[in-house]
Order: sequence, then structure tokens, then C-alpha cells
Amino acid sequence: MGIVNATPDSFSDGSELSSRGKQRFEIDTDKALRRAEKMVDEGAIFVDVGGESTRPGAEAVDAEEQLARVIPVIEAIHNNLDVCISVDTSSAQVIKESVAAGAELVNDIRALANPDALGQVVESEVAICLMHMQGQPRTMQSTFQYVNVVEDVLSFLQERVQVCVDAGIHKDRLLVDPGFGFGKSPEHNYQLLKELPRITSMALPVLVGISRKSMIGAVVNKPVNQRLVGSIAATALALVGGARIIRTHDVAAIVDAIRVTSAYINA
Ligand code: 8Y4
Repeated sequence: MGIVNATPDSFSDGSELSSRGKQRFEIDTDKALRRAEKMVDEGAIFVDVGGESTRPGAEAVDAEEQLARVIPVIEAIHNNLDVCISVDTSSAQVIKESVAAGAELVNDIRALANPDALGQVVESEVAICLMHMQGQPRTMQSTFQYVNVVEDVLSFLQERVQVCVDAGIHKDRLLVDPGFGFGKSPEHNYQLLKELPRITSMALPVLVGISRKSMIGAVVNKPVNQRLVGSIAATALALVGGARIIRTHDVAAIVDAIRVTSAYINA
């Protein structure tokens, strides 16, 4: 899953996508489309389009602003590329309009905590990735509290799966994600990575986002633009642990890592 940030403030790639000459840091739809096209050429099966920066410390973005950012990008990708479009949002309205524009998967870091978002996923009949987060993006890295991070994440995901099933979402439309870096210390993240088979045991596809995150930076002691090799190592381990979808900024490199690790797993 390639990451297409439709945010003007993202340090990873959003800042390149926004044209500072334009007013209000508009998202450049053509640039986002070209970025998505390159990822598809490199082997991405999904592209995850997000209009809300969910990095640690980031402020929430309202639905109207998210719509202005993501809908033109989703439409452009849908009209030009053969790829499954994922929309990274927690908003019912953004889900509704994104699905109308061509999105087939909702990636909600808040695991449909908003009842309207839950209702919209039921109605839209799209797939949904349920992610674990402790706290909220703005403050989540300031305190952590777990009895046992693996058990706590597992029971949270089981509870959210049950809520979805009870609301009428078929199990074959669900994915789960332990939420690396979302209210977790480096130690918590590595415990989750090591015990990923406990999450895989839910018998739902597991998506992981490790790419360039602080759990890599904390051990390689390098800035975000020098974390690819570390991200590849973590990707291989996640795949051995049963992960099925890797959310990444670096599609070409990660596809090679997936091919090698898959050959090992299938030997
Ligand atoms: C460097 C680069 C440091 C990026 C931090 C980051 C996930 C996700 C994000 C994830 C799912 C991020 C939207 C955070 N992470 N969705 N989204 N799983 N499902 N931070 O792990 O990339 S954004």
C-alpha cells in the first residue's frame, strides 16, 4: 500500500505535493496523481489517500478541509489508474464522498469510534481497516498505559471487530492493524512486532504501517529520510509474523522485500 498524502503540512511527501505559489497551500492533484502512478508502476496494489495528518503532534483537520484535499486526488486516481483506493479518514462525510469518487477501502486510525462513520461504512459496503491507537494524534506520544501491550491491542481489535459485525459489516470486509507508533513507546512497538502472530490469529488480514516511523529512528538514530533500510528489516519481520499489507512511502524497495520474504515463507 503506497502512501499518497494529500496534506500540505506533511514532512514525508506532502510538502512536495503542495505548491507554495498557490494560495492556501492547495494540494496539486497532478503531482499526487503522478506520485500514485509511480507507486502503481512499482507494484502497489493499494494507494492510501489521506487528508488529515496523523503524525504525532498533528492537529485535527475538519471534514470540509479533508474533502477539498482528498476528493480531487481520489477522482484523478480512479479515472487514470487501475489500483484499489484506500481513504485515510475518520469522518462519515469523507467516507461517503470518497466512496462515490472511487475509494474501496476505508483506513480509519480511530477504528470507527465515530458512530456516523460506522453507519456510513455499513451503508457504503466498502472494506474497513480497524487500527489500534491509544490517545489522540496530538498528544498520543506523551503518555502510554498498558497492562500488556499485545493483549490490550488484541482485545481492543476484537471488540471493534465485534462492533462492526454487530452493525452488519461482513467479516470479509474487515482488516486489522496494531497501529505502530500510535500511543506506543519503541519497546511497545517491538513487542507488538515480535508477537504479531497473536494479532494474525484473529484470522483477518493484518495491515501494518512501519515505514520511516520513530520505532525505526529510535534504533538506527537517523532522520526520517534515512530510515528505509531499517523499515525493510521491520517489514520482513512483520511478514514472517503474518502481516498481509505493508503501508509504505517506498513502494519499489518494499515490493522487493515482500518478494524475497514471501519466497522464504513459501519455501
Ligand atoms: C515518519 C513517517 C514518521 C510517517 C511517522 C510517520 C498508519 C496509518 C498512519 C498505520 C494505518 C505515519 C494513516 C502515521 N500510520 N494507517 N496511517 N496504519 N492503517 N507516521 O500504521 O505514517 S500515518
